[in-house]
Amino acid sequence: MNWNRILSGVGGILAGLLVAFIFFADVGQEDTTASSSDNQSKAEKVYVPYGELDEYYMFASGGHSGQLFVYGIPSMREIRTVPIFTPDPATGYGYDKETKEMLGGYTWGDFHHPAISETEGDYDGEFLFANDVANNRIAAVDLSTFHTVDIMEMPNMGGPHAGTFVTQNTEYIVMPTRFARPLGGEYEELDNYEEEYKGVVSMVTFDRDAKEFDLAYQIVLPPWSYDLSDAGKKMSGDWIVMTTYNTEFATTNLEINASQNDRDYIVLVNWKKLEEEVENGNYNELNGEKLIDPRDVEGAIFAVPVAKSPHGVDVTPDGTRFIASGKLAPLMTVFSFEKAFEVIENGNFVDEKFGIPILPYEEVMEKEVDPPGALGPLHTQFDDKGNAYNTMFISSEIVKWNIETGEVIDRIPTYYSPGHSAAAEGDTVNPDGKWIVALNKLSKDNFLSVGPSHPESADLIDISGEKMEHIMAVPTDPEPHYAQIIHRDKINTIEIYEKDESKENAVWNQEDTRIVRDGDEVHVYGVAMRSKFIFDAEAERPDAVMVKEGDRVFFHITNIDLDEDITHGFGILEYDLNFEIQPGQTSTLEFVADKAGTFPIYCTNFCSALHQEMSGYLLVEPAE
Ligand code: CUK
Ligand code: CUA
Repeated sequence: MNWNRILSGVGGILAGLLVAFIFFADVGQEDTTASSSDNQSKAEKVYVPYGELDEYYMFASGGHSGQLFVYGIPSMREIRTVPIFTPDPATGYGYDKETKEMLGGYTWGDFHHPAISETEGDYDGEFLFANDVANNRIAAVDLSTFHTVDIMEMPNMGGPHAGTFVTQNTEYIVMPTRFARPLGGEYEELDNYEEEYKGVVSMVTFDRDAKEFDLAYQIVLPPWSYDLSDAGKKMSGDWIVMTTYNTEFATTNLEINASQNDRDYIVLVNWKKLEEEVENGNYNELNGEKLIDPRDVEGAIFAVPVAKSPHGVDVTPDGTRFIASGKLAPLMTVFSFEKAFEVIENGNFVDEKFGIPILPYEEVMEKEVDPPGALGPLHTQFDDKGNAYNTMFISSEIVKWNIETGEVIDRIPTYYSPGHSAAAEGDTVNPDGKWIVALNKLSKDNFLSVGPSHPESADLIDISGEKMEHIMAVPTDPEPHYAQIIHRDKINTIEIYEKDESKENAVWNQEDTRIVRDGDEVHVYGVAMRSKFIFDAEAERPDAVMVKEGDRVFFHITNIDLDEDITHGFGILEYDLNFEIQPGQTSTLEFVADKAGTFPIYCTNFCSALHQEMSGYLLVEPAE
């Protein structure tokens, strides 16, 4: 039965109530047996004839798989898995020296929210950022190669769940913390939670030329938990808004203790002001990092009450409003930036909490949208016609409503229990209003059974008309939290890695291949080409390498086949090593030859008619 899964996913307090709701939701689902002509017209919408391409890319986070899944929309075909926080033998990610160092010894990550780099509030398609809740990391994927190019571990954090999201010109990639924790992760009794634990927000910059992150500064906040947050746009572009839960400071049994208060808060932070302060040297230093307390900066932080335990807040495409949804309150609350700014201007605060001025709810709130029977609103997406789309986790549906009027326009079932949804260009100042994909936590009986745990699922929904139309459902890999959908015209991939004579360790001609011995280090400067490896062109056997047991071996291999899609692999038997070299790429494999013996080396990626012949030997001579 699915009940246990559903219930454990939501938490026990509302258990009895939820069973009733879910039961109601299931029974209430529309009859999905469509007529054959209906099905035909749906099939035509997603059919991409041979030779044509999908109009959109969808980048879906892979949750605790640590990977990024790339789909074509509308076909929903999965085109690529990009490893980010997890080693991947298929691409050699985490095996070659560079990516192994980048992973820093971790073998997994928990990736929730992709964010495509933005220019003027629009996806520019250059980079995609990813958060790792589990190990406090941020990663960048270069969308010209679909390779992860940098990962940074951030100090002082306790699970940056609420990231990544970017300010409108990618000035910052923002990473708010989920678990409060003492700074530096130091030992501290839970009894001292209120005083010694902190919620930290990292403000990270990314240098697009160097393809490198830098931690600009960290914002130190009360030990609340921060949930999915967003950056302002246009008129609100200097601000970030963050939902909070556990404003009760519960340190145990959170499902009950963190759900006591009727209201939690949305925190508004002016990052421009903080940036100025940091530039003027007004910050505290801890282990070389710049920490700033926004309460010390006039006009930098405010909070507005919101229905209890909100899960997310999203800024509307025009930047005038922010919309919060609550896990435990069945409504979407629309707040006005303009009204918030007015209150701030007049100083009409109702309260102060932890030194943070509290804005009056009634004055900043514009409307509450509460569709009857719609339960568990989680996240909001947008179209080009002023409408918002909310996923309803408990009642398994998407609700379409008008932001201006609050009127509910349409509701459509999803299969089942969506977390996020993703709309085409949905986080930008110009959503396309064409497709929305519901990213569901459960698939129940949608697909062929694979045992007790079913695949997750995604529903493709056409939102181009007044009424939403459910087109298809596909199984997905665990576990998509959020996704972004970008028009294909914005993605410019390269065909091959440019031949770069100055590249370290690269060898571009067979004659330049060589094996250099330096004490117990052996450096092999070799090439891979159809259909052989050459490690030393002048040797009697150019594809064999002799080392001594205990030597540290470096294979620097350049793929000199400068043709699109001609990728070579490089695997060594019993050494648990394999990597991939794409056209024009140079990669290094470093290891200690700690096993004596005779070990075949072979190309693991089918590359030519004589791929099977693409092999060599590593001979490890026993130590005395
Ligand atoms: S979270 Cu998973 S459904 Cu991490 Cu954005 Cu809301
Ligand atoms: Cu090279 Cu297979």
